[in-house]
Amino acid sequence: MSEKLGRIVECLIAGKIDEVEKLTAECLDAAMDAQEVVEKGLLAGMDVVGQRFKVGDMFIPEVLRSAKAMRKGMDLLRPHLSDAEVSRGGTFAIGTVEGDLHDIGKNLVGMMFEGAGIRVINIGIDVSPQAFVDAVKEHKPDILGMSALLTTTMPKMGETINALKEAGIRDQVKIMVGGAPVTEEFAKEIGADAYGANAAMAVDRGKELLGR
Ligand code: B1M
Repeated sequence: MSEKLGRIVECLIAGKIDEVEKLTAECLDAAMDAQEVVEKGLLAGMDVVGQRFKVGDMFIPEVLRSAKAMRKGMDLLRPHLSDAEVSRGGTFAIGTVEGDLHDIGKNLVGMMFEGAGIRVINIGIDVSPQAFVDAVKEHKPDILGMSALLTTTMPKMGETINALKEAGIRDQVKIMVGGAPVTEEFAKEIGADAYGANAAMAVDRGKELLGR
């Protein structure tokens, strides 16, 4: 691996946003292959971040900085990549359910999916069952993610699954749920395909659903 790519990995893990941006620009100036910079620099760094977060060696604020660094690098590289090259395959759409405005966890989950090379559609917060249905019709994601932080909004997850059934598109998408009050049992009860206890585990489940 080139020295610059190794530095990108190190700086991304350390959350050095400006450094990652500068090194990525230098790679482009040196006419390095943009796809190689994504795979062996940004995504390789985020793989390590995901593993460390999972075992408790990194904490949420650090993960958010690393994810921000990855985004800065991706912003520079994106114009040099085809859609197929930007992702390793798969689309993940995620939103926070109706009545719920919490978005820190949802955004972190989205960023970790991006870090795994999965295309992410952010549907936003306070998303009604119908708006989830519309998003699935429009973006045709492989996985639909729902986040809820309030016990009072958790039932919206089941309602959304029912709305997808009524729209006749439940079988076209895998469903993952998560958020502090959500449990594996609840996920099973409402007929979701997967549950993510935290962002790193959500990515692992997501990869399984994508057959990776
Ligand atoms: Co609110 N809030 N809040 N809040 N808030 C909680 C959730 C609460 C537990 C605090 C408490 O009472 N101890 C409590 C809920 C109680 C309950 O229902 N059991 C609560 C309450 C009551 C409320 C209000 C009702 C308060 C009020 O107005 N009286 C109100 C509701 C507003 C609304 O949504 N309609 C409210 C408002 C707010 C703020 C706006 C002030 C702010 C949100 C800002 C924002 O998100 N932009 C806020 C915050 C910050 C919190 C706490 C302090 C932190 C939440 C957070 O961001 N955690 C929270 C208490 C706490 O959790 N300690 C609390 C960090 C984040 C990274 O973790 O979101 O859990 P989390 O995400 C994790 C995992 O859950 C998982 O991965 C993430 C990363 O590992 N995950 C998924 C999340 N989504 C996933 C989806 C997946 C898979 C994994 O698959 C799709």
